[in-house]
Amino acid sequence: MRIDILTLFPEMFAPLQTSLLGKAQDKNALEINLINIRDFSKDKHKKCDDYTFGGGNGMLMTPQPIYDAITSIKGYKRAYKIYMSPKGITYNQEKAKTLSQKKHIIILCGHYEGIDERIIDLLIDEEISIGDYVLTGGEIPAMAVVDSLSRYIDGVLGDINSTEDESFSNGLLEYPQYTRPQEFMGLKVPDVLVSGDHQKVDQWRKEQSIKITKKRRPELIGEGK
Ligand code: 4GY
Repeated sequence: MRIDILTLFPEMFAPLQTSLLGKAQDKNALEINLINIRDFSKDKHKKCDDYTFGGGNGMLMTPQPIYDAITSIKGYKRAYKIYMSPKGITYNQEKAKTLSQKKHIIILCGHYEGIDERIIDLLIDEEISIGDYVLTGGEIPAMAVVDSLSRYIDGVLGDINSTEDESFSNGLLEYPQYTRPQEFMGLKVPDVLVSGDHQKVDQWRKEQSIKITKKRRPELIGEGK
């Protein structure tokens, strides 16, 4: 899979070079390409923002550099083009899985007060929000999307199992987990987990998942809230 990310702040994406995502790129399981929108500005001072028609606070990203940046990408017409925005459809695990099946994704990150609407009309397939709060730009949301979808790409996680048990993958919140030592600060690991009885362990985990989901996210199992 190839992901092109368009931003005025490519230096914000250092985290994508670390940990599992860094390794996945080294193995060519995933290719992440950062594009600096400013490189495409035809303004003599490389300006990429301007005042909004109709007045109001703040600056908007101008369409020309964004348009030229997107259309410079080989295969941009067929790529799935996303704009990160609080106005978008709310992101979730199912969406992550769907996006992970695309061959080529382009993610546009807005900054300041956002972008000229005509870019969305001309080029964007979908606006996606990572939740009901407003950040200073789309860069952190873009990283959340890339990170979450990457877990479904072969060669990113150690074993395929790792996406199966977790919170949301089975529609439930995850059960509590423990590692050594067996006692820490006076708190013991539940006996069942050290019993060696795998059936009992599975049953306990399922019960714990249901219990925590009912308590914190009853709407996930079709109950009140
Ligand atoms: N929430 N989900 C989000 C965001 C910042 C103004 C456009 C979000 O996706 N993006 O808060 N983005 C805004 C700031 C310009 C991006």
